[in-house]
Amino acid sequence: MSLELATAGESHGPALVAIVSGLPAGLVLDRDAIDADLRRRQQGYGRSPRQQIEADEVEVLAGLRHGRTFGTPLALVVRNRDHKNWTWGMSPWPPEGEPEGKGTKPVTLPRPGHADLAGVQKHGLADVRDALERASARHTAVYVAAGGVAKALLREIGVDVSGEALPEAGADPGAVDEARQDRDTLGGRVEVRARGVPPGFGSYARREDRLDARLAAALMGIQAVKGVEIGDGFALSGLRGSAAHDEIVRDERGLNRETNRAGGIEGGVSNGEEIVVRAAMKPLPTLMRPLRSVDLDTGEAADALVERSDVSAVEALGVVAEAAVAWELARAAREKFGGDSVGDFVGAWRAYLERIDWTARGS
Ligand code: EPS
Repeated sequence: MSLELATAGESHGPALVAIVSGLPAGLVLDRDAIDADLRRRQQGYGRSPRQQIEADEVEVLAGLRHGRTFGTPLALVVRNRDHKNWTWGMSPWPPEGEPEGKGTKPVTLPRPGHADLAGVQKHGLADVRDALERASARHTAVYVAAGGVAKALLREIGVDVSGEALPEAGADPGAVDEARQDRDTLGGRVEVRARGVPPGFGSYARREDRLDARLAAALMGIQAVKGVEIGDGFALSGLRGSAAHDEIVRDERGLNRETNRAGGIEGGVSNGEEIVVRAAMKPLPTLMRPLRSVDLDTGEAADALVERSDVSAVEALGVVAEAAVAWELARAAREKFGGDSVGDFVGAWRAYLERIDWTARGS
């Protein structure tokens, strides 16, 4: 039994959609909690005026009755309010009437750092918009909605996931204001922590099952992320082995560690300590003072496309990374505990904890 997620949607199309399958029956979802995460994702200092147009809310089209899952595919929708300004330009069917609104002229000036150029080359596109619409980080909204479902499942087994921007660069309002004045952008780093994950999520047997590899892929799959570390990550490479590992001790909690340099994962398997992961985001590539590019129509040197843009979205990344980690942990939990109803799932978790004699820190 595993969780699966399929998504569709463009930045200025009618909506973003997600289909979540592999949930047990009887999971209670809280619409307000999911909407609160969607709102958190939209906040943060340095976002673009687009965030004043959007007011993200989750809609459910299937798989839920009176707030409880059926154990069948769950269909989620987050609408793009900005689509009303793009009804001709982003019409799914050949548009009728005269061109009006946004997106009516082809984009031919690829932005360095975006998927623009590689996207048109890969798919043989004439209009960069046909690549950038799906590549846009707008898409992260529906991942946050799916992450809200994952967090509800994890809560049933006492796992709590939270993510936030580290207080540097793109999360500092002063630095964001300076960058905005210079018509530039900022990146930054985020940290996600998961408490209550028992030992034994993931596997050392195959590299694709390793929990650290899965979390790294989940985070690297988010737009603008260029680096991921687990625990003390890159800093560990500069230490001696004697200073880099977490010694095993026995205390009232059973087998335990006094340090957590491994970030809660050893050999690709959770070890019962807090899971700690960080992701580094590059500065956003849509610049008000554009970088050099080439016009794909004329072949002449030209400045890249200038569009409204975030100066920084690091705080949003904290929320998106939280959702990505929650999703991957929920997937690992489904693989480990299975069950067609929430009761089966929780029962298997209880029996496992009894067998390994492990209690989460702080519980
Ligand atoms: C994005 C470009 C901007 C951001 C967008 C991500 O969109 P627009 O081109 O409409 O101004 O605002 O992020 C969101 C819309 C969002 O909700 O996070 C990009 O190119 O990745």
